[in-house]
Amino acid sequence: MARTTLTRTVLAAVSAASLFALGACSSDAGTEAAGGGETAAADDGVITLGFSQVGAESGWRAANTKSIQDTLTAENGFDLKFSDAQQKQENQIQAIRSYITQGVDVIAFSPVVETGWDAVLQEAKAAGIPVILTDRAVDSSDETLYESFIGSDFVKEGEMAGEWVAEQYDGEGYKAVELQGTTGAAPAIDRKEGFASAIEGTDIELIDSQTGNFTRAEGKTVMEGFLNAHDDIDLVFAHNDDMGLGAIEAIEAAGLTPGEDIKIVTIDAVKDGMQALADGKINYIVECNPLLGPDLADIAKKVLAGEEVEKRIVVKDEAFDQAAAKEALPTREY
Ligand code: GYE
Repeated sequence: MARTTLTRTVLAAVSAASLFALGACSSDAGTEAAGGGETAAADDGVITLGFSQVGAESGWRAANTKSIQDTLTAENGFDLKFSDAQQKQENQIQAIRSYITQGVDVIAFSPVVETGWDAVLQEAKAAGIPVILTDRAVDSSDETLYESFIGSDFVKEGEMAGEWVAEQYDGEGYKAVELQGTTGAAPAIDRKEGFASAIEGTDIELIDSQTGNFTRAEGKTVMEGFLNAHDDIDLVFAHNDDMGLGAIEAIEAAGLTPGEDIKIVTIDAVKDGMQALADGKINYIVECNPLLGPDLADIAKKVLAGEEVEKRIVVKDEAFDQAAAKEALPTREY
């Protein structure tokens, strides 16, 4: 997977990682020090990793979960403990606390929203358990609360979507609506910001914007509301494919042709989205690569071995128009 390093690991993170490694090595076989971070698992070479997933809200999430479960296997030296938070922060906090109590070697999670993590991350730190963020960022001023953050640049994704829209439709007085991701989630905040900055200075006007919580069902309901409230919508920007697919259903039910009467631009590029793009119902998709399992496995191993890790690993994303989707579909992994 192509990647760019934004930030070099700070010295403090390296020494923290070394401490974790020391702790892991000095534990006695057969004992699990609950909350101590010194686990029996590390002694037999198996890394016990507790992963708290956001939920199962989208095709992207399904591909992300599969990547993690397919990579963090016993053959690869992992004992994966996996939990699904059903898009609720309190469930994630509970899962992380339970991983701390179980004394796992490392905790990884994809934070459903950006804020409100400091207390539980402090608890993990106090227990000597390193934390790796995948996919979504936390908004915390204390960077020592996690070892590394692996994921896409969501502002850039929003910008790429907005730049394409500006290139194609500036000058035509387009009225656009936006289906936002989960309120408070990093990809919702950042994609909104990126898109807005890219269409600034054009005559494309954002006339409505609401959350569809990254799901197909809510995307459809919110789009129905938009269609009832406005009779002049030219374009939908959806923060993910699933909400765009929900919007397609609402547009078709209203007797309009998605991709023609109302243009649709989304983010993710998962199978169903790419199919709709190839079929002409979506006009453009910015990719968000969900295959984060291999990077997570790599970083977890390095952290526990006391090796230096990159504080921020940015996953590189492409973008597809209808012709590119037709070409890419047959060999697409997700
Ligand atoms: O775009 C969306 C999913 O956090 C990048 O979450 C992820 C987003 C993804 O529900 O489909």
